[in-house]
Amino acid sequence: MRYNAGMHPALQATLAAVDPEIAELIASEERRQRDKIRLIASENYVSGAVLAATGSILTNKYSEGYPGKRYYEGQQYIDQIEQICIDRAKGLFGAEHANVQPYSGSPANLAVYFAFLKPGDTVMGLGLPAGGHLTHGWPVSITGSYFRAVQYGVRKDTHRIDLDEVRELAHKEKPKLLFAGGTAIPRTIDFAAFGEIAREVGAVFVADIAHIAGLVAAGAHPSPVPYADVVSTTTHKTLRGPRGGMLMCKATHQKAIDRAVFPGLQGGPHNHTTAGIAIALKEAATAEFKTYAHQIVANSRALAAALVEKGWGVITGGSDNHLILADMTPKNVTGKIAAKALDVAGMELNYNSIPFDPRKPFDPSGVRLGTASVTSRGMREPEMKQIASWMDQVASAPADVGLQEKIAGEIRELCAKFPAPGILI
Ligand code: DSN
Repeated sequence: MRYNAGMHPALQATLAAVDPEIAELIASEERRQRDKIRLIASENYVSGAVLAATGSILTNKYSEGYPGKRYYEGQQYIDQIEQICIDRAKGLFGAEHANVQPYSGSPANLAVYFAFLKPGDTVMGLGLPAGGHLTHGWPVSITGSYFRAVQYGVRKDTHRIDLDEVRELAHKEKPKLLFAGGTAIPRTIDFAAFGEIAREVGAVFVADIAHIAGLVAAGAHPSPVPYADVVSTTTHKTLRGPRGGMLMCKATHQKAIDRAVFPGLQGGPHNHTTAGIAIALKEAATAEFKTYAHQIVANSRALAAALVEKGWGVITGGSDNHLILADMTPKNVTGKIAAKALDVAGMELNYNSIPFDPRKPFDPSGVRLGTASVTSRGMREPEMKQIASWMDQVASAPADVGLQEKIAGEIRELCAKFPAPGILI
């Protein structure tokens, strides 16, 4: 019998006895996460301690409200857990206030709209095809249909955000909310400049650091906290916590943000998640995590450079953070075909639109990858070179199933030398 690090053996046995089908699927997923090189830029491996908290009895408790002001009794321990989590978030990021209840990034962002905007008000964010997030005003999102959304992009020649364009658009459109951040931005975000633009036009400035929160916490990416009215983040990407969200803000916005999250948008917080976030924040405050976050960036730079050497169309020519976006056109393959072949070969990433992509989002030209998970396993620059070599072999012959199987075997051998946090099998 194999035991998940986050689950007491007796509970593991109970799960297997009550629902062997689900137990076996969880075990299979655990083996998959153990045996593959996981390069999805928004994923990671949480520690055994975080797993233990998220699988704990805290899931049994309802706690609508905030520490000291709840609508249900029995909050003696939950209040302490949430307060510790809040204090750790404030301490780690240097924020004046933290709300740790958002269920994830999209609800966190929606709460910001509810705190500051009325339907029809103007929001400005980076367009999805340029690397933004759905909740920054993209039309198919509630944020693009209930609000008046104006989207900025990236320059055609550099694929980087043009702050002159952002400034000009902001002055013309006068947004009430200005978002910086996104899901496919491989370069440093100039939060100070965004903050200045927001101030010029009287907008609330929201820095969405979902992807880079771990890097920001460790000083591997400049922090938006001094410049942003609100900092929105998920907790499970580079920050390496459980699936969840947080909002940090200036003290002047505390009431508006807290009211918007509860009772505005959500019911009871997920206490097991709050405990997991608290643990992840404690881990992120250590010297080891600082080293880890800087290694994520070093690995991303090394992987990007190796892919450039192999002729991949790396967008912006490299990476400053954990994320690489690559146009597969120079390799004569689409993003989707490459992603599916790489998955069979043991390397998991996602197909992704690139800026000004002539292809459709469901069958785009690019792939997106990140180095947070492989760095959590202790892999470094030499492994990045090896991964780039495997990736290029597969992308150059995406129909060669024999090659994919051979590489998948080699990857299992490499992964065995770099155990993943939280996976003890
Ligand atoms: N789904 C997340 C990502 O992959 O970037 C963003 O919401």
